[in-house]
Amino acid sequence: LQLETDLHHAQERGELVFHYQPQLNLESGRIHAVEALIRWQHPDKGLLAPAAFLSMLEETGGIVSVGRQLLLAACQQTARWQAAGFTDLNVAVNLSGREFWHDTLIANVSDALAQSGLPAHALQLELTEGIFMEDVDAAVDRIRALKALGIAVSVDDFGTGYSSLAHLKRFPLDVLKIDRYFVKDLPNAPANEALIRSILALCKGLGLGTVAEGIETRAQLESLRKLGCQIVQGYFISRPVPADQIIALLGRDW
Ligand code: G
Ligand code: G
Ligand code: MN
Ligand code: NA
Repeated sequence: LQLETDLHHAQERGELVFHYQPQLNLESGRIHAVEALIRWQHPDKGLLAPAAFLSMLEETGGIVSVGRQLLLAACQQTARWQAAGFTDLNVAVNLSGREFWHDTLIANVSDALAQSGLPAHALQLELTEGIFMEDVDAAVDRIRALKALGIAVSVDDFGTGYSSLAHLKRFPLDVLKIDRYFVKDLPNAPANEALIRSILALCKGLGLGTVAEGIETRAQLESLRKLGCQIVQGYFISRPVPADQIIALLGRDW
């Protein structure tokens, strides 16, 4: 397969990059964080989304080395944004199961922080529930080890997978990301509003922050504001954009 051969060289050629999508804090009106999302700047096919190549990277195990390199790049980039005056900006990076369970995880994260100088608390790693469920006890240990570095850990796509509330209590998490499935029919979707209200109450009780994903319209944003959701992310605020377009978004009046 040609794409697979290309992917083999993509990393060394610097074609695998992060785009960044802002998360807006509705209370402060400031961009609270950016989520780093992998893209492949393919020489012939143009910009490719993860759906076109991420599973290939995972099957070959290439994701571990790509993820390590991109994590460092994201920490360095965020340190530069902080140095440019956006001192409170955080960055969220997604991890696949392969990366989370790899022996080098803690060393990779620790090296990225040391080499970039990014304060640990500014880094958040996003994990999905499916990853935890592979081995709950080992996952708890691993999340503890990550948190011992001073970073934050979030659960991504919450509500779509196993969603075991009992397990959720066991994991020392910082943030829960409400999947866009719950957002897409807002406003005028009483059942989804009830679900979001319950998730927000649950998070408050567990001491977790929340980010609602997939906000595509002003009406959805206003609906989430009314429900008490503090941080929102989605195309309505901005699509994921190349790093050089982020400063303009950070400086904007929201
Ligand atoms: O950017 P997009 O919405 O197309 O991303 C699709 C999926 O790819 C998301 O579920 C996201 O978690 C995953 N993804 C995006 N970037 C990365 C990355 O850098 N590493 C890993 N492991 N997954 C990523
Ligand atoms: O699984 P994860 O949440 O990491 O995936 C994020 C994915 O969601 C990215 O591929 C990103 O491009 C996509 N995304 C971000 N905002 C929106 C949105 O408002 N609507 C839709 N449909 N997708 C979004
Ligand atoms: Mn994510
Ligand atoms: Na998500």
